[in-house]
Amino acid sequence: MKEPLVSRILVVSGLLLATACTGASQGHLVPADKELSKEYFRELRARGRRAVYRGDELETIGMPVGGIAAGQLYLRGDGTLGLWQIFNKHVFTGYGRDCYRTYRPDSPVDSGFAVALESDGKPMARALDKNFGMVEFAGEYPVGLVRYRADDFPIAVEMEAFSPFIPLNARDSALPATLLHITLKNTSERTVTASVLGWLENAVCFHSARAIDANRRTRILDERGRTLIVHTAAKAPQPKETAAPREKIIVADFEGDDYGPWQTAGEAFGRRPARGTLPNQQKVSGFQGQGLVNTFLGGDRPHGTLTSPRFTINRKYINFLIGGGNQVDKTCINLLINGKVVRSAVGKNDEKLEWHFWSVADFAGRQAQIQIVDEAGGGWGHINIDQIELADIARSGLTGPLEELPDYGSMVLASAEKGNIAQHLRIVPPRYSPRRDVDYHAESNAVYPVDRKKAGVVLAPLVELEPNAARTFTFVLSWFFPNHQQGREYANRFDNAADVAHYVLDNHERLAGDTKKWHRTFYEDGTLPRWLLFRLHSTVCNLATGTCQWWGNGRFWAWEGVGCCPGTCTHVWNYAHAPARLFPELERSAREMQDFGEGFHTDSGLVGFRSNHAYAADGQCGTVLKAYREHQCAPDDSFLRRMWPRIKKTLEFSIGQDGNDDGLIEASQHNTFDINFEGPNTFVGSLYLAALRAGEEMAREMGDAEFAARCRRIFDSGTKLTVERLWGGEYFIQLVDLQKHPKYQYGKGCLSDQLFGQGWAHQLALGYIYPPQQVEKALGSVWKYNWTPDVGPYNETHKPERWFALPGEPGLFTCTWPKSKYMAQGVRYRSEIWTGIEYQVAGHMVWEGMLDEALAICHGIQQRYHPAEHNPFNEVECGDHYARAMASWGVYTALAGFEYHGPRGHIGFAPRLTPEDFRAAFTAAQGWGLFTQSRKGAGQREEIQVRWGRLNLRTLAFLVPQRWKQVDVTVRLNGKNLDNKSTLDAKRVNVNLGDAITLSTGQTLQVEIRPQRQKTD
Ligand SMILES: [Ca+2]
Ligand SMILES: [Ca+2]
Ligand SMILES: [Ca+2]
Repeated sequence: MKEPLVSRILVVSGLLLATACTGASQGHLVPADKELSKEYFRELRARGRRAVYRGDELETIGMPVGGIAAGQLYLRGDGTLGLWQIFNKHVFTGYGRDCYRTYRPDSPVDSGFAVALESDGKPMARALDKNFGMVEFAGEYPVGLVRYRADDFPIAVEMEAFSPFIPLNARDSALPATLLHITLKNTSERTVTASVLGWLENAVCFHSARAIDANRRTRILDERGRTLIVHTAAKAPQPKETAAPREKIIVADFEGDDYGPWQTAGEAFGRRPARGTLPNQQKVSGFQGQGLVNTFLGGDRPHGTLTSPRFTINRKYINFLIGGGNQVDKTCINLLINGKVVRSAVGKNDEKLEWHFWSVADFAGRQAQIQIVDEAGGGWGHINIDQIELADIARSGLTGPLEELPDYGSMVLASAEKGNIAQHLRIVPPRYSPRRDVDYHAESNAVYPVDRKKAGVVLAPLVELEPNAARTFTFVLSWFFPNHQQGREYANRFDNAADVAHYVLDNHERLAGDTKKWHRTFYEDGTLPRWLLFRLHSTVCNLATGTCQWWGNGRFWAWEGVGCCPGTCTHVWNYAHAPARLFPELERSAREMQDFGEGFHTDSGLVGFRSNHAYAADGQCGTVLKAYREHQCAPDDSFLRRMWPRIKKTLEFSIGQDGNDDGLIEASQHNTFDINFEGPNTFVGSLYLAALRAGEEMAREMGDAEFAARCRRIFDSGTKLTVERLWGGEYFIQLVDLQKHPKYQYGKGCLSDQLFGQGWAHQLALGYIYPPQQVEKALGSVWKYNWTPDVGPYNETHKPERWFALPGEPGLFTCTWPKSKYMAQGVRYRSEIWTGIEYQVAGHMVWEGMLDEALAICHGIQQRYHPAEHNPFNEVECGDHYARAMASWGVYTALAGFEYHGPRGHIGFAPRLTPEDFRAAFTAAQGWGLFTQSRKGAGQREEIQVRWGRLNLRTLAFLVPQRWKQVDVTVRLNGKNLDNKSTLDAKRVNVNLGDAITLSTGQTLQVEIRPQRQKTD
């Protein structure tokens, strides 16, 4: 049914503004009826089981299994390790279809595990990978799980892989290490002698290996009953030079009008060397003279090769300048001997050319050719080369000592038990590893040139397994690369990778036990649908990716997505609730050291939104909300006391933008859509009102009654005026003069984020900032007009700037115009789908009781990120593992109706799904556990069980059925009744214990709520 809409013209501040929602929604390409069946919604609510993926679905999976902010290591679907971005280099993967594509994460470092066994006295082995036989992935972040079995193999295997992950214990969750539990089970009818063998390539100096003169070293050590493969690197001993270096020989300087005797193929090289920067290219620098090879000829598209004539290698090195794309085999320079590539180098996705060298002493006297290759067409699909020379002295873009290179450090693979590989060398990897360029060995001390690929091999003890018997072997993979520009927090605690491995094994029981206890509490013991738990927790893995850093000085810092854009961006992190609830210490450090530290302008109260001088209206208001959340997630008020003067100033800056204390911000509002909104709107406006409420609460706690009253006054005015001026009949609109601001506005459009601040207000137990009926109506409109089961029809007409959902897939559009003409120059990213906004909206819907809609939106994300198409652990936006996606935790807290105020000792729950039988994990300031609510017979029973740490409590709140008019409340701890004062206010039972109590691990607080018999009258 279409709502009749009032057409009206408002005159505000002398400007003529058309504000009403006029026109019908006919032709709106989002269907109002989503055609989702009752069965579908029923299935969404079903508890269900752990997801298991097989076959082609394994290809896309890459679950982060390293520690928080310790780099990015993937467990791939088949149990092999991938990505390996642990060497302090940040790789931006692009956006839209560049990162939202179907692919298998690569594995540039060779490592793996195999089952080794003796059969009839013959050693044999089978690698744990997709060729094992039947392989299935059943991982749920943070615990990876892969199972293997095969009809022709007597052993079935289950492998768990994870880095310790213990909410509220950031340090033990931020270890540069992965634990592997490999369980072998004898499925045959005979006794089998078996073990597990592991190998790891030495990848120290991973990026710089070909530009430095160094050795790698591998030791295999038996220490403390464990066997460790320890990989490091060291400066190569300088040979005693007797002869002076010979004169260098220029192979090519590309100064001529043509390529001379060099042969071109394809289009990328043109007829002559380039003269510097080409049209539409970023500035090219670092070359010598006037000319160079530059294949950005008409852009990245052209391909081709440029091949030198043969020459004799008669010096120790070949030096050259290189810049451009960093695509291996595609934008590269190769050294060919007999037509075979023996050395290769790529650029660094930087137009600047830098020196690079190959050590070629091994090839002295041989005939060689150089070939420059451009076989790439997309972004950074070109190569820049200049000044190729034969010389006795190496030239390198890398300066300074080896020990200071970003990728210098150490790596370890440790078996928790000592084995004897020497006796079983016949089963080492060359027999089954796909890698042919790696040399496997078990030498106790091997030193070799840095550009050689060598892997160490370790074997756990051989054990006899009777039929049906099982045995678990434990391994630790650890790394230590401390030379991050800002240092790494983990380097404050460890000296090298062996140190890390020993720490993990010394504390194995606790670290693995607490991690699995969290997994069990969250997934197994909870009652929420398993698919939903999977989805909502999956994004937390972003903490364990290149997106996040934890610096040596204790500051948590993050990109928006891996490698782009910098500065823990306030407006993107406005959405992310997971880190604050799981590791509040990290978010407190971001507030204290960035927002109210380096990024804070003491003169004005401006919070630079990337720790800079720039204002973002949504980020500024969000900083106040985050500060209140961080206070609520703290054990006491010391954070608030320290930060309050700056929090107040931050809010005063926003009040200054409001200008006249009327609660509406009219000034230009830069925001997360990378544009500025002009005039009042409820996107920034709702954040502003919620921030005023948070400011009021904090001011009261700090005894600043005057400021509290001022916040309340502005808030009340803002609420009133918003309803008067911005309510469009079905949803909130923007008051904007489109004559003056024709671009990037939404006017009468339906913005999905129009109630962002209201969702935040619920997260912080701040209540309603707009009338509940309008909030509900507006959220209903967001569902009706912006969520579609198939983005195809809408996106065919209104193409998104970037594709994060493809035709056939469901999603929630950023903004649509159901009641007015589509604004072709409207708010940027208007026709895109962002998971962070979807979770934000879904979480808010849960608070309003719109469960079907919320579950459908989340399930839409689950469908898009099904491993048949996309890595379920990598929700992308501008780059991989986008921070905004961590908004998912807001859905989780909403489903429990969770409210918490650590310093006050207050906790509350109001389960939205199955309140008659509900269980969910919760996290507080210093402890976490399981909350249970059940309704049996006449009463309601609540249990708060602490499973880790401790929990201080003074007040509690729960919801009871509406029909209960008066209640009796009993509180019990350790078998004793506790005194309490309890009140019932509408459906809400407030329990006051008087003095605070402390629950420690293992303790359960029980609350029985019984309705009093109604007097009949
Ligand atoms: Ca030149
Ligand atoms: Ca190209
Ligand atoms: Ca104002």
